[in-house]
Amino acid sequence: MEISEFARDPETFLQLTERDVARLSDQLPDGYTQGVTHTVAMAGARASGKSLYIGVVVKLLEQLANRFDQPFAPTSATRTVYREHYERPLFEAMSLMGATPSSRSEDAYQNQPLIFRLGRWTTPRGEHDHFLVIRDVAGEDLESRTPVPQLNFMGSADLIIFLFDPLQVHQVKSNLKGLIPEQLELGGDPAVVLENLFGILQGRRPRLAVTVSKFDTVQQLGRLKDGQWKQVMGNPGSSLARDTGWDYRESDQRLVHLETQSLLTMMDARQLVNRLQAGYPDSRAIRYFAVSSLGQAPVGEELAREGIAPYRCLDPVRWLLWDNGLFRGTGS
Ligand SMILES: Nc1nc2c(ncn2[C@@H]2O[C@H](COP(=O)(O)OP(=O)(O)OP(=O)(O)O)[C@@H](O)[C@H]2O)c(=O)[nH]1
Ligand SMILES: [Mg+2]
Repeated sequence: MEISEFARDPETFLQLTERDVARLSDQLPDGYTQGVTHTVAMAGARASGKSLYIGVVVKLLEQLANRFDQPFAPTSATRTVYREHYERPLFEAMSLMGATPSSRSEDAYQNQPLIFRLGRWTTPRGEHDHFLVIRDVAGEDLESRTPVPQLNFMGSADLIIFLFDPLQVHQVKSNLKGLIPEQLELGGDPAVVLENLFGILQGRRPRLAVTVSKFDTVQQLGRLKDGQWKQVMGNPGSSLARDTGWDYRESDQRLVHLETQSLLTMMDARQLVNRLQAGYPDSRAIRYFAVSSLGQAPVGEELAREGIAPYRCLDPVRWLLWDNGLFRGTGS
């Protein structure tokens, strides 16, 4: 059997081999072995928003593909997992999803990668079927002091989306008191997660999207009466003050990158930024983003009554897909 050099094992993210194909045969969609795989792994502390992000970004990718007259089709196993663990709680029960269990536990649904067909594209690599694989990760595993071998696939990802929870920042949290409902769960220290991530990656440096999640909360800071936050977040000229919709532009992304980086520095996360710079000497492999899956803070266990209004959620994924020649422009 001929296997494309661009096809990856959806579990390990390594080059697909004949043995993998025999092992995974019932999981792989038609054309997968001859296609191009794009592999994405989530990272971040507990409750940083990884699973909600997946729940929302899948819906957005579906709409994006639609605009480009391309299919966005999950495999049947993916459809089942997505429906049960992401779509149903979020879009039907309109409630939050529970913490993702450790990959070592029996009910670790995230051990099953999410596989989607992205359609047929002509890129500099030729004409191929393209596939997207997304793997969710439990914050619990990334915060663990003892290495979790199940996470080794992360080092071979094409893209790691590392979520940074602004509510972890004491100053942000105290400024927001009274402006948004208090969040119930709290995760661990992002600096520990980053160190553990470097441990998992060893020498490898997949593209890293350092992403401030729950950006709706940071935007609330622009409503404060005064202070430095008001100046930054209340500035209507900032790239972070607007969502560009289906449009994805390099020039706009450069601004988002720079503004998010300086925002993180303001949030007392300078050490994190320094560590990232030291750990990622090739600055092309690291980029900063800001997203909100919900668009506004949930109230207790429930979503806000106005529903879900995602903000800039596609940006990190489009960074990868754009560079691979997919979804350029805005579609129809
Ligand atoms: N305000 C706001 N809160 C959010 C947003 N996304 C997630 N949250 C909050 O963060 C909590 C955790 O989100 P999850 O997506 O379950 O977090 P996770 O990173 O998957 O956590 P683990 O599975 O434990 O690793 C949610 O229950 C929400 O309260 C957002 O876009 N805005
Ligand atoms: Mg989760």
